Amino acid sequence: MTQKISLTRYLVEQQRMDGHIPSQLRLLLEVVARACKSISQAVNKGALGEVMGSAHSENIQGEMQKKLDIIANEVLIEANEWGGHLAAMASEEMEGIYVVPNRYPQGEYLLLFDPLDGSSNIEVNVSIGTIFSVLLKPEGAGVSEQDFLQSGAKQVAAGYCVYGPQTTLVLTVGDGVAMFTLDREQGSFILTEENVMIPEDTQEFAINMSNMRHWDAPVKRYIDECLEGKAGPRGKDFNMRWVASMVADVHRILTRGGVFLYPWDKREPEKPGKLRLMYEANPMSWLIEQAGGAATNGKQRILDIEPTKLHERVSVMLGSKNEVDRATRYHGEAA
Ligand code: AHM
Ligand code: MG
Repeated sequence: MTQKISLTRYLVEQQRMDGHIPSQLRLLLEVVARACKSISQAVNKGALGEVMGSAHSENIQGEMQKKLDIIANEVLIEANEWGGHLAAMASEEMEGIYVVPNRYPQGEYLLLFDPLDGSSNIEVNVSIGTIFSVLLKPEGAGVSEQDFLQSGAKQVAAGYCVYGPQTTLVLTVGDGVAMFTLDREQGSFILTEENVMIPEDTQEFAINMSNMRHWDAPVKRYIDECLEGKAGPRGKDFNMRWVASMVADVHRILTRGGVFLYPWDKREPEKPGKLRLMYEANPMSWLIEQAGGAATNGKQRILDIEPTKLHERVSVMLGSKNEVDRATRYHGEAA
């Protein structure tokens, strides 16, 4: 019988093999995984667990918070604050950074997360997830919001956990992408996929088509050509999927390829996009690149963007390399 490899064992072996996961980072990732298990439990209870519905409060983005958004945020903070591996955390659900309280030792890492992405899907029982990104705190005393403002290329770990028909944790520490499925009987994440690779070409795109009239010309051109199918310039038919949970859409792309677009549009032209750079686009872009795909904002590689704000937004195109390259080229040609 082939032996099952738990997340713990995977991380220990990664640490041993090339030493690029220091023990503090290994602890951090185990703690994040444990928090995801708790969130998965809460999500699973649904209407039986008094976790559904609105919390009747707004987050910094001006979006209504759901009870589960707040629960997931608290689970991540409580799990991570005492271990000594972190200096501070930042979350979609908190305006400022959360510095590890003085009563606990401070570590050298910074953790950013979207505790429950796709929360409009909670009530309708469709996949949602937790997205996270890990940075090293720059040298120096104390910790401030400024310390978080590093490009995605500086991430030392990134991943997400998708709560769907299965709970799956997807992780990179810069050595490819690995997927772990939660074994509920054992209570542990088991390695189920290693060296995940996305095909360079695809016939499947993901975009919220209801925004079409607000798109910029290059996005319209790219999607129009897909819609023209075999008879059009692309010479092939395309399929469309849109879950409205980035975790679920990215998970599909990591599993079978595809391209995901949440571009800037004219609804709120002053905002660079809907999705947040530091805890949504950066971790997803790194995972996608690690799997051989590409991620840009239409002009540049997302991982090269130097953030100026914790909750900065960004236009996102990611997935199968040749499609992302094409959509990015259309932006260049239009400019
Ligand atoms: P959230 O973090 O508030 O849940 O918003 C992010 C989500 C993404 O998961 C998803 O891709 C997108 O918003 C869906 O937006 P829309 O409803 O505009 O299609
Ligand atoms: Mg989100």
